[in-house]
Amino acid sequence: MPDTTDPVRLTELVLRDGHQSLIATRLRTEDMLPVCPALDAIGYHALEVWGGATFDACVRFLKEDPWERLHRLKAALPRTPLQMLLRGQNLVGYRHYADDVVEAFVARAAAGGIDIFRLFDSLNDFRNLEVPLAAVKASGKHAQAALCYTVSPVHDRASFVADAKQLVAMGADSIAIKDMAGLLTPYATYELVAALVDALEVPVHLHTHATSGLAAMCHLKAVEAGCRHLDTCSGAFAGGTSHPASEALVAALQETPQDTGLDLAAIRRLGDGLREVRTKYARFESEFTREDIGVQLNQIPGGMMSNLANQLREQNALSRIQEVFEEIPRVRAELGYPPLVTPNSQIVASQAVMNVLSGERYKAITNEVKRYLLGGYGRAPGPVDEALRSRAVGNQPVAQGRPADQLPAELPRLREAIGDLAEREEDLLTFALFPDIGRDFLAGRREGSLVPEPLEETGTARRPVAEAPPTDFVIDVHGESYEVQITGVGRDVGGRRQVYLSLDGMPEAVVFEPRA
Ligand code: 3PY
Ligand code: ZN
Repeated sequence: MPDTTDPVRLTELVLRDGHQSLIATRLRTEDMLPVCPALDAIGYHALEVWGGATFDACVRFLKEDPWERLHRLKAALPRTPLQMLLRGQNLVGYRHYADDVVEAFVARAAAGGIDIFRLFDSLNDFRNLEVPLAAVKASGKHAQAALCYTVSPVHDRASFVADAKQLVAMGADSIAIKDMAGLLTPYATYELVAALVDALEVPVHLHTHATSGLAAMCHLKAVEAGCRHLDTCSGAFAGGTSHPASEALVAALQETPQDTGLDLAAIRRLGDGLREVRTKYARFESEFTREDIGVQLNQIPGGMMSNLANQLREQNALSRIQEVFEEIPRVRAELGYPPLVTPNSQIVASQAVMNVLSGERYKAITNEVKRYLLGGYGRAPGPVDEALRSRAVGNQPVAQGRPADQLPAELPRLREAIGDLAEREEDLLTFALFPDIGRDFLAGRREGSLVPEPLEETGTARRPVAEAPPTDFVIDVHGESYEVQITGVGRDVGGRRQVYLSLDGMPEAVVFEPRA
């Protein structure tokens, strides 16, 4: 019998990064809740369920209260620790928020059910993690600090090890290698993990994306190098720009000393249910979420690629995407090699698009690039192009300190501005993070006029709820009654459509063929 006393522990990502990576973060709470009992029974180390882009997507597209989602998930997942991805001082938004907003956000997220906060700063400027990390510790929760992995002339194994040591000295309870683009190769993984495991007293987690097709090999090499915490995703939402499948990893390690001890058949059943759910979101599938070794050449993460494709399509310029792909590494080098992760990925991509479409590099310079060059996001990893800096911001002084030191407290002013539309502290935070869409959301909720973005692009689903046929009813079949809710209508395929129902809370799909 193999010794299985040194198991690998899995963090399951399907309710956050999995759908964020493959269906533009559109998975609705109503489709999460039915699988929660099965997810909670598996015995994962943690379930990542919140943060990243999910907060924005809830408010902007799904018209769901993200706090309500957290509370419902916590109730449905009582056994497994819940994890969120927190973008450091940017929280779950795209700019630095004042310290009072950061502290209040972390406190409410902890009270709402987050047990493990995975924190990162997009520049690996850890001054930006001081306040969020202290807030996590003050809430008594686990602070996992992530290194944004990238490849550049100014990043190497020694720099990542030094960064990790700094994070542990700041109080991090564990360290994650966050390879958001899928840039790791198996042997680079081995070297980095071995160095981190050797240098640190705290657990080392590996988070990587399957974008290039190398991630499962990286996982295995990480295990060989001593990593015992891997992030995986249910097979229903695995592969491509998402993550290696949980099922495959469990099978790979069975009957070895690193056996996860998880029930493969149960994980597979779970995936089968989620596969059915995924078909409902066909509209959000993208050709840019497939596996592509190109990321090893251009370093562009999958999420960034699909956003770029949408942006260019809207401007009727999709045919120029290859030029933009080639421009991105140039802009990134000029900005001192920021890792391409939120918000840097958006900052670099928008400037690259402008450089290509305007026909002249830096003919116009975005405000975000100017703010970046003025030190508004923190310290760039490498030297920035000084000619570009003076072209963009002249001789304005470059801030040297922690960016949030320049930000006065925001909550008192916001509290006054939102008035009684904020019924709870959480509402105030929604408004603080996204003032425009947050206010619209809170006002819509008060009026009962919130309409989720439709699952199909055209047609009746766009009608406001007030005009739409009722979608909640009770049916009686042979004396048994069922509560039915229509949760979505799929695309027209040859005159037939899938209609998605919730039948006493369980997701069902039926094919609907309108009569001629
Ligand atoms: C996010 O910030 O949403 C990410 O997933 C970064 O990789
Ligand atoms: Zn990720």
